[in-house]
Amino acid sequence: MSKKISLTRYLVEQQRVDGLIPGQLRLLLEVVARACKRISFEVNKGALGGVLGSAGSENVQGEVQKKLDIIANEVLIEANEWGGHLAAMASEEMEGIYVVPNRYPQGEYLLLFDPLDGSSNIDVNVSIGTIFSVLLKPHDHPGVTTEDFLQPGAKQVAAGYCIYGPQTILALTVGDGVAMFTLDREQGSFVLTDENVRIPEDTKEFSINMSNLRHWDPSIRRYIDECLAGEEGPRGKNFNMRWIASMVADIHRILSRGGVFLYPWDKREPNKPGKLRLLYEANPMGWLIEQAGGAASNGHQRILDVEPTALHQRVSVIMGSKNEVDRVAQYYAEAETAGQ
Ligand code: FBP
Repeated sequence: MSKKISLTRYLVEQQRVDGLIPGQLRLLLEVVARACKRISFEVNKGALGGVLGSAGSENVQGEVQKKLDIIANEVLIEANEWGGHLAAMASEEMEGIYVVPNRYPQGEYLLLFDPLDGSSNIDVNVSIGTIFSVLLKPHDHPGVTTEDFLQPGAKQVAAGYCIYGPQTILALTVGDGVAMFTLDREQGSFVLTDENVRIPEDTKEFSINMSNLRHWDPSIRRYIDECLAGEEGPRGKNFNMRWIASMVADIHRILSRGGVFLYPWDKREPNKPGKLRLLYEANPMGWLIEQAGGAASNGHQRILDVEPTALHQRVSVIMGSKNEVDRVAQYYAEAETAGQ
C-alpha cells in the first residue's frame, strides 16, 4: 500500500464517497477504536501495570473475572457513554444493559461487546481481543429496553474486533467487505493494512478444543474423525490443527489464511446450545466471516438468522471456509434424516 490511510480517513470515505455509513455511526466507530487503543496500552503494560490476574469476582455467567476483563469493560463504557451516538450498551461482563445516562445526549445506536475475549490467555501473554457489534435501536418506542438488543445478527450495521497480539489490529465491517487496520504506536493511529479480505472456500486447517471430543455429537465427531484420517481417509488430504483458545485470535487467523473454527454444543451441559455468546461473539464474528466470503452456521441454520431470546444467549458455532462449514451442516442434515 503506497500511501497510509488512517481509520479516520477510511471511515470518512465510507461516509462521504460511498454513502455507506451515516456520520453518527462513523463517530461511534472512531470512539470504539479509541477505546481499543487504550485497552491495547493496558494489555501491553502487563505485570508492570498491575493488570494481570483475577479480580476476585464473577460475571453474570459465573465465570471468574480477570482484572483486565473489568478494566476493558470500564474503558469501553467510559469512552462511549458521552459521545451522543449511543442509546445503550450491553456487555458480556454485565448482567443487564447499560442505558446512556440522561445527563449525556442520546443517540440511536446500540453497542454490544465482549470487552476482553480469551480471558484464559491474559496471564500467559497470548493474543486476546475485544469484539463489538452495532445495532440500530428500534424507533417504535421511546427509551431503551433489553428486547431492543434481541435482534438477529443480520441486522448489524457494523461489527469488528481488535486483537491484542504481536501487533494490535482492528478488523471492521460495515457491510462492504472486511478491512483491517494496524495500530501505528508512533503515530497513535490505526492504519489500513488490508482491504477486501477474502477467506478461501477450501482449507486444510481446523480449529477446535480437541479435549472435548468425547462430549461432541455424532456429526461433529464424524467431521473431525474424517479430518484426522488425512490422506488415507474419505477427505483424501491431510489436515492441520490450530487452537489458540481466544476466539478473536482463531478467527483472525481464519480471516488471514482460511480454516474452520468450531465450538459446538456438547453433552456436558446439554441444555446450553453452546459455549460462545450469540450477541457478543458469534454474530459479529459471523458477519465478518460472511463478509470475507466464508460461512457461519450453528449446524442447523445461519448464525445471523438466529432470533435471540436473551441477552447472554449461547450458540453452537461453526464458521470459516465456506465448503467446510457447508460440509458440517450437511452432516447435521444427514444425521437428522437418519433420526440420530
Ligand atoms: P471468554 O469470553 O470468557 O474469554 O471465553 C470465550 C473463549 O475464551 C473463546 O475466546 C475461546 O474460543 C473459548 O472461550 C475457549 O474456551 P475453552 O478453553 O473452554 O475451550
